[in-house]
Amino acid sequence: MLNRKRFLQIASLTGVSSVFFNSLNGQKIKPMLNNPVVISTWDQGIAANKGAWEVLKNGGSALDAVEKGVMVTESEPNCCVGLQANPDRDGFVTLDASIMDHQYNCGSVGFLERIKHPISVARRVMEKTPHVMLVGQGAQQFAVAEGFPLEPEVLSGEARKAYDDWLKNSHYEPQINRENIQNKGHGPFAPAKYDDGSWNHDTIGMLAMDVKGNLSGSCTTSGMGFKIRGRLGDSPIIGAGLYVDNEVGACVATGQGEDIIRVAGSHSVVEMMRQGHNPETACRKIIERIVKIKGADAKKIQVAFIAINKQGVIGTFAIHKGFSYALKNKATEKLVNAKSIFR
Ligand code: SD4
Repeated sequence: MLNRKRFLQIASLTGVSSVFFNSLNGQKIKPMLNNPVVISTWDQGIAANKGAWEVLKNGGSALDAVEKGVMVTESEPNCCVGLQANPDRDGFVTLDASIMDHQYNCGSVGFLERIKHPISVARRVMEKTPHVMLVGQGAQQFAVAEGFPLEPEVLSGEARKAYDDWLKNSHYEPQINRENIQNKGHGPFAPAKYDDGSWNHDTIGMLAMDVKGNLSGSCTTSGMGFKIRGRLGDSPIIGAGLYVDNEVGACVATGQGEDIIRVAGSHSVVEMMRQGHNPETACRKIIERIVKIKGADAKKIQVAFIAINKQGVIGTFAIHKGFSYALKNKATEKLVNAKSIFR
């Protein structure tokens, strides 16, 4: 049993004392002694978590971990996030990303073209400008000024094929649609791509707690395939796609961005945790709110949240089955299926 004196000895070695002395609604928060830990959305989270773990296992910060982690996915030639992903309906890949640390510092980029690592540009916005968000040409100009190379404007082979197929009908409909969810699956147990060439998701969100008990989060996406040019989803919007409050917990979202934005999804989940709900219940309550707002149309969309509280308790919830998140800590590395409203 860990008595107070012994805990204070450990705390002075590991730096978790600030966690112990934080309080939430007047309650003392117990320390999480099996951190560090990293969680991220979808099956590609397994590889991304490995990247984050290289930082966390050596005592690195959660902020460095969530940047390095999702960079793995942004670089993955066979994945649906980053420059190799599906383009907008005019044939251009446009990227959104956000990052937030344990001190309410945050940065994001939207509608960014020809830059391989939007997450790192988002971090530069956070660290090197007085702003939170840069978009479009201005974001690209900033990235180039910061030394990020401009990549060639070419679609990957898979994206080219998917776009050419889409052009046959040019029918604009979010990719995360009912047919895909119910007939083709959605998530790690579905194929990474459907038979028609469309991806089953296009985002990675990651949350980490480091050895000091500090939280950070990141989110990076190509947005929805064949979207109207200029469309931004939830991912670059702090409070919608991502929110971190180091006193309470953190949340990141995936799924139909428009419906995540209208409930300020990730911030709302964190506020539920502040009110004392555990992470799974907090996620479920905001998913239920979206389902209520959407009515019958809720069956046509997918939204999922993953969340972690200050004690390191992790939770998730989705509208439809098929969503899972990847978890890595000292003891384990696995995919965990989310509970959902519709089964
Ligand atoms: C968006 N939330 O741009 C993203 C899409 C997503 O898996 O999460 N896809 O709306």
